[in-house]
Amino acid sequence: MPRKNHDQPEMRFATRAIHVGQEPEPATGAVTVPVYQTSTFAQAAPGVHKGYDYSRTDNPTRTALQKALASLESAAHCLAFSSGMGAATTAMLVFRKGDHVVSSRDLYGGTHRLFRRGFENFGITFSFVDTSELKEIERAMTRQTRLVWIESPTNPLLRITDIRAAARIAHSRGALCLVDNTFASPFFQRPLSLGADLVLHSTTKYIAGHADVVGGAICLNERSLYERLKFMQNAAGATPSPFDCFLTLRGLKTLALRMREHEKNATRVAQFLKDHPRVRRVHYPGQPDHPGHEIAASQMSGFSGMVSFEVKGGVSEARRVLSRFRLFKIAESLGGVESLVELPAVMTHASIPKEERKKTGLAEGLIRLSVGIEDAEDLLQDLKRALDRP
Ligand code: P1T
Repeated sequence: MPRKNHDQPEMRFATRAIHVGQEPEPATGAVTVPVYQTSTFAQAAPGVHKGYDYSRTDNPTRTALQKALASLESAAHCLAFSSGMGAATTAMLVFRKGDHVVSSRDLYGGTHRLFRRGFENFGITFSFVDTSELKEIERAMTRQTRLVWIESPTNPLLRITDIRAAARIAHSRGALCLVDNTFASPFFQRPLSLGADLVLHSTTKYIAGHADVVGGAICLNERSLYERLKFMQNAAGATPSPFDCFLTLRGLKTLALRMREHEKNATRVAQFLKDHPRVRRVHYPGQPDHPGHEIAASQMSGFSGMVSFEVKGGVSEARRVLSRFRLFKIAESLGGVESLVELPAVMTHASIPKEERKKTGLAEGLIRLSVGIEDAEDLLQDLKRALDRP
């Protein structure tokens, strides 16, 4: 059943996460948004319906999720997808042959693969640059550039791009600016308010938060671009199931609580690593000597829960460290309540050719941590066990 647009700007973030789009269901008063597990909707007469005709096109559980996410990103519109990659694929479908995209070089491996092995086949061209260096963005722009695609913080090196400046560069050349906001979550960063045109999420991560559902989203303000993307959402069909929307909404309700804990724990983990004699390098934008710290502090309200680091001894030592964790589980993905550890060069970023990983500065032995919300003392103990030689 269509819900009223309860856009209540006076409500704060944590309240909106629990209430926007999620008013009691009018027919029964159910406090929790029901799982409208139906593929289709009965029509009073051909073309006469209550706003829903087929669940690929729209479904009330998805509508609730989209309203909640739009509110959290301070966006007018949101579209939900079956995965972050489904969102990325659909975003790219509004571009055409001959268009050029400038993208962060340090980028989730799956996004890089989609661009290089997918959209390049259709005549869209890509330049991968270090977007934390604004001059590199400027230099890469051509008359065909239609999009600047940024991750900030990046996956997995936690590099920071000045989103305001990058959006200005994109706009001055008539291009759009998209920010993949997966690592920050809307709790810590809202790119539309910094001038970006589109925000993309793998909702699989912090937004759903419990490692039990895969999903994606795009949030934006501009009406005509929204209409084009909504058309493509339905045309391409990478839409989430009602149950996946329900799980994502359930996770979303505690986003504010969880993000504060992720950040608190990550801050302690980063400091512990920095002080450890076996650690060569730590990447965490919350540390004052991180090269992007000042910009991060100016555009984020916190530094989130991802930390990556290199140990002395390279990849073989990194593998040994991974084998000694007990609490941190070796797994791809991030942003759930449980702590995870992985080797990007072998796992999440293995699809990026080795020479390109090298250009990015992604060491073969880089270890990426998704710091969960367990008790910080237990996490530090686990890190100590993994790093200290027996
Ligand atoms: O996995 P999926 O929901 O399709 O989202 C893709 C995606 C998009 N953007 C970023 C920044 C991501 O990190 C991801 C997925 N990343 C992992 C699975 C990972 O472990 O890094």
